[in-house]
Amino acid sequence: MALSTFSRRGLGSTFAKPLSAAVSSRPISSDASLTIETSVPFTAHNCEAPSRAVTTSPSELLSFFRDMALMRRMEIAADSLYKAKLIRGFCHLYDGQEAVAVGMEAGITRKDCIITAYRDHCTFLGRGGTLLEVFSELMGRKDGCSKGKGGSMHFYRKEGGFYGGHGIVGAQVPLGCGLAFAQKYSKDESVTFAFLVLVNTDGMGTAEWRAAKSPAYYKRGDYVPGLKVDGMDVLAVKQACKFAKEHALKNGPIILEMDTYRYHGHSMSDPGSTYRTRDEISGVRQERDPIERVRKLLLSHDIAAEKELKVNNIGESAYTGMKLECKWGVIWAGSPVVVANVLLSLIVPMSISAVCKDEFVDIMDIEKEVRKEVDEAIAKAKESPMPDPSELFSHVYVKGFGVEAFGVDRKVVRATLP
Ligand SMILES: Cc1ncc(C[n+]2csc(CCOP(=O)(O)OP(=O)(O)O)c2C)c(N)n1
Repeated sequence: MALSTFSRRGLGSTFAKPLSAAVSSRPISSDASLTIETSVPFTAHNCEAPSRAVTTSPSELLSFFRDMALMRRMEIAADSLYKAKLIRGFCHLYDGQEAVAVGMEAGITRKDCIITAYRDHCTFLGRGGTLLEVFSELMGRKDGCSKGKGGSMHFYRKEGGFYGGHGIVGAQVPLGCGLAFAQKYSKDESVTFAFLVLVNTDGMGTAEWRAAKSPAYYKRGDYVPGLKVDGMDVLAVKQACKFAKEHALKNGPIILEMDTYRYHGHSMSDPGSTYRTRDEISGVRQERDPIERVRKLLLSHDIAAEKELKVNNIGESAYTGMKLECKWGVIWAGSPVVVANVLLSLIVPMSISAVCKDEFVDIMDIEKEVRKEVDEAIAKAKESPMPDPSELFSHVYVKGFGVEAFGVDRKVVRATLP
């Protein structure tokens, strides 16, 4: 995933960076196998539920944490850019639901296809898209993944097996079926994820019980099997997607219902505060937040020190600087750590990459790095030019339509469709 330089395939680059002083002395095998039970059982319909015991590793948990923190930060930044009128039109944010985009990637491969509706920024990032492409697209710039012509709802990355990004509710289902049939005919042992219901306890601008006749979505395929999954638990999502892929290859389609909680309302025009209380939202942040859940796992398994992982629920800085809590009884003051980090970054890079190959996990100040990456991408995206007016009719499905486009004054011809 081009969630920065980080992911299952990008772990090397993350771990090869200089160690923070606070953790460099602790040898942790990043490949060690861990088995962790999902927070709640899966509920199955017309199939056997998968095991709750999920196999993972310290490096995978770290990558989960970082990838989700990056998505959270990206979405919070998009919210600010929208409010500053740098993003126009529609904008549907995903914060709170990051475990789905990240866990799904851990359970499948890029040969498997994903197609989704309009809430697509994080799925795109999960499929290998970059922050620059995200912010450029959102701001209608040339460097966007759809050349600045699609906007928030129309992200696309075919080379990563991501087929959109669709504004029409449900449009991804028939298209996804087409992708799945193509895979079946070519017998390439891959699958398409097109019917993953992300339930966020609310319908569009209203409570779920008012929006759906039966909220047991995993059962609504009737004869089609279904699985209800805690979509706030990245390990549960990983297990479910792995299971769904195996199931689909052997038996056919399956519906996945991911039980999530999105902090933003439906879109930027829905603050999400009229049909739910502040207490409800803050309760979820405390009890179920997907990033916090992984943070707790990292701490309880002695994979990371708290100072390294201080990202709060809304993605704002909670970096404490001077107040560090190190689980291993080593107390550091903020400034010596900063100095030590700077020195280490100058002196150690080469030796560290040798040392941390297997024995050491290199834990950085993740929150700070994520914030920097997002800020840099936004700055770059702002420099990206707007698409040329001649682009207006490129990538349009109908050919030979013979249309001219005018400027706002309706007098000057700005582009002509060939
Ligand atoms: C076919 C169609 N009908 C209506 C709309 C307008 N619309 C956009 S999003 C939406 C509601 C989707 O609600 P839900 O499936 O709960 O998604 P969420 O709010 O979680 O994004 C509607 C009615 C549309 N885009 N497409």
